[in-house]
Amino acid sequence: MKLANWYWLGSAVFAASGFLVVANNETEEIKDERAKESCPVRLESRGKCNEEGGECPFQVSLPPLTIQLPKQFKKKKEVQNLKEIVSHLKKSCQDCKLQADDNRDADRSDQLLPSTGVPGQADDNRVRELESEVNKLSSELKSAKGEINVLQGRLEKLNLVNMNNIENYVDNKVANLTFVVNSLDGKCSSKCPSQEQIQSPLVQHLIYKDCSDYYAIGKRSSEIYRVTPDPKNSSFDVFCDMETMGGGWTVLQTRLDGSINFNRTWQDYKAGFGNLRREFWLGNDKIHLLTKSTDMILRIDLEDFDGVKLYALYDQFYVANEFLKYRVHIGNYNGTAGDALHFSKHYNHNLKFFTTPDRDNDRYPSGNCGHYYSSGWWFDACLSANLNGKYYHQKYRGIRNGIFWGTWPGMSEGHPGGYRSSFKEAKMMIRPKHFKP
Ligand SMILES: [Ca+2]
Repeated sequence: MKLANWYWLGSAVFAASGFLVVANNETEEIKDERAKESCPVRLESRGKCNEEGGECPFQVSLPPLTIQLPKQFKKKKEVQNLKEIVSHLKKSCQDCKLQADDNRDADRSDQLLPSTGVPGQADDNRVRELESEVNKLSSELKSAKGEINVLQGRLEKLNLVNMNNIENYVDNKVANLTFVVNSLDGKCSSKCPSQEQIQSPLVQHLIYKDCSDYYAIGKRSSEIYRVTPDPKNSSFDVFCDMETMGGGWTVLQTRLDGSINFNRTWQDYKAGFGNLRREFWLGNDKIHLLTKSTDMILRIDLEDFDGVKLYALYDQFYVANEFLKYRVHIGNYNGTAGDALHFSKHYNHNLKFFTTPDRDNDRYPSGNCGHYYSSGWWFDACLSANLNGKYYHQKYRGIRNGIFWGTWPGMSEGHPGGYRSSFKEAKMMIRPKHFKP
């Protein structure tokens, strides 16, 4: 008998005997209840079996059969369930993927990005693209920040430059007008009908910035004149020295007789005090305006009680505004009295702030030089020159708080009995650097 036939036969018997599958905790058994009474395997001749075909002359009787299945077999149902879940998930995943593809297609149509054809790779590429875009934008932002800073700096510079330019422009225009009007004034004959108008007080105020402008139109007497150094500010009176060294000098300060007290407050020194024909301080605001509008030189004249007269000339003199504490800029020295304003490294009045007994801007940390020396001045810590000191009519003793010029002959030497020299006269005056007498 062939093996295939045996197999077919066995299957048929299994089916006929109605196997029952019973599950317990440990094993699964397949039992045939009726098989308990059956005999061992028998092979019998059965003529009745399939008589028509004549192919089944024997019948096989099998003994009772018990098959032990491994305990993992009970998972069959769970496996089935898992299979179902997996197939469900597969379907969901496919739906999901379709949806994602749809979205990606939509994105692509918006941004016109090339497709790689592989979904995972496409995502990676997209992320890389976004990353590089973010990096690019970030670096662009950084450089934009830098540019903004640079532009801001330039804007601040331009603002300053523009303010200075505008001031200079206005000053130049006024200077040109002054020149034109002055030359017209010179050409005008007595018949000139507009002469009266040109000489009106308003025009005069716009024209004469300092005493040199009066000198330029032929004024030769040392007198009080009205000047307008800065058209934006009001005019004021000054005393003009039209005799000393070619004339044209605007006088800032004079000491003659001690009639005026120079131990004064910040406010007094700011506004000016005294008598323009005798002793006075012109005023720090006015000195600022005069020295701001034109490049000025400074001349100092001194005379002691022995009748010695000497002078000091500085080729630049400028006093800043009140906000900058009237800081003084003093140029190079020339003259006979000695360079007391730049006396030494430790006593130098150049670039010092103004100090008064009630306003300490000096470089002396332990006190106020203005208070100690009874005056307002551009103190260092404290002085090698002070033309605003107390007026002594003769030699004096004690604190050196008189009018002082450190380079004066014999000034710094000791005197018998500790006496100190003073000055009979002192004068400070300015004139434009390019003035031609
Ligand atoms: Ca001080």
